[in-house]
Amino acid sequence: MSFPENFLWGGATAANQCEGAYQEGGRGLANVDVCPQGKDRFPVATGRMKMLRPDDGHYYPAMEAIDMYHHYKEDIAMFGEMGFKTYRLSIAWSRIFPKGDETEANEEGLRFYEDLFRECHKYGIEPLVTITHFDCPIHLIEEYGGWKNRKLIEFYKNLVTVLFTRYKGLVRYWLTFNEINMILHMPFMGAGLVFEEGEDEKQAEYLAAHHELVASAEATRIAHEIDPENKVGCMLAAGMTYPYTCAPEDVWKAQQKDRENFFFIDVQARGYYPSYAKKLFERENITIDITPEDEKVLRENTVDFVSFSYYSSRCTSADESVASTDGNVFATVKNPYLKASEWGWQIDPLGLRITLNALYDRYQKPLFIVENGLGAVDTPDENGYVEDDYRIDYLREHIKAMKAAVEEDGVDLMGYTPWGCIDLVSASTGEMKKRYGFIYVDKDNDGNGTLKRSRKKSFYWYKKVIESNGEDLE
Ligand code: BGP
Repeated sequence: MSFPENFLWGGATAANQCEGAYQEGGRGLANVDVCPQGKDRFPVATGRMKMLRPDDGHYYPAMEAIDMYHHYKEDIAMFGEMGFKTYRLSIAWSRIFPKGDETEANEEGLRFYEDLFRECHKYGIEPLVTITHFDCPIHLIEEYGGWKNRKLIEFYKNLVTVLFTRYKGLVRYWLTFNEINMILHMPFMGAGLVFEEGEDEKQAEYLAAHHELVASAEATRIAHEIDPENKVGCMLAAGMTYPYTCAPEDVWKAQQKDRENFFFIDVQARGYYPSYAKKLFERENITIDITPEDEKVLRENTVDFVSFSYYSSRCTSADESVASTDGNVFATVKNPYLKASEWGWQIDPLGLRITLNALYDRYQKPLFIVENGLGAVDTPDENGYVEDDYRIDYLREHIKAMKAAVEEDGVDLMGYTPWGCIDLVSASTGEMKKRYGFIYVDKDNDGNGTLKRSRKKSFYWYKKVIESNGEDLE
């Protein structure tokens, strides 16, 4: 058997992409609620277009999403039917602290997640909880400027203290920030940043990054203090960067690109700022007040494991005229050896093995693949059944690559939670039609549909995969 017996098979979602009910249960408004679908989504998500309240001219898909807030029992029952050992979900910060800076938590929000975790345990499903998956209460953005303000560390500490205390014994696996490197690519989503005209964006992003990194280390410390059984991980939007050619300039550029991402995990997994980052700050006049207390907390509270999302490898060239394509938010050079999804994301299963090895070599910590999958258009029959062989093929090849990394390369891998195990709103585009799920949800891009859930072909396939602990992939 190649996967350990306790391997955590499951699936992943995020609150803002599935819960909906954005005004129920005392929940406060968050940045993720005001990211519209359509051409303004990217300007808003990157902090270049200020939108802190919804307006009539836009459609905001997170407000209802797939209404998991009211369907979670049914959804978790279906995860249980597939045999999930774990379910990765995120907490909506503004359900727990509607404004973010209160001292008293919102009991209704706390109860919602408590019930949800208990529901998971009914089926032997271990929750894997992302504390923040792109969300930040709007009040913290309006009043404090989001994560570029040091005060956010304190508010985050309050949040995690409440979570670790309340859910002690119910949750053991935690991730501090989803795709922490997204701060550099979607700063409004990643850190609640909205830029003023002429503002030094890099300065603001790295300052916000420092605060998130310290907050993450504080969370790790508090998690271990409250319950030594807690395991805390960091989370990277991963995918190695290949040089377009063997020209040393291309290889050098690929290394630089990878460091942009590794930077975050270097701090979270090793406990200190890498020297190349310090040089970058000097060169670019980025000033960050890193206090001796910050250094201490970073050094003493490295993560227990490294988790990551993997959709594709990346590619780069020193020659700017080489054609690019879309990737997971990061534009990348088109790799002529790879096919791509309908959204232009290149498909590279061997790239997953390469990424697993690179991360394991670099950090020597257990790894966890907490996102992977194919966003595709599905055409259901009248019963909502989808013959999604394309999705099965994608996942099969990635599981094979993962298996080779474990079996042949000796990578220590804790689990696998494919993204969007139930169809949900796309983070990058806000669409419903970019589907990842094993479970189809009847809802379209304009918000129409019954929200009815149905099993796709991949549902039955994945059930077998889990049952056989990854041996039966046919
Ligand atoms: C990651 C995010 C997810 C998710 C996924 C797929 O970046 O962590 O929230 O949505 O990518 O991306 P998309 O939804 O844009 O297809």
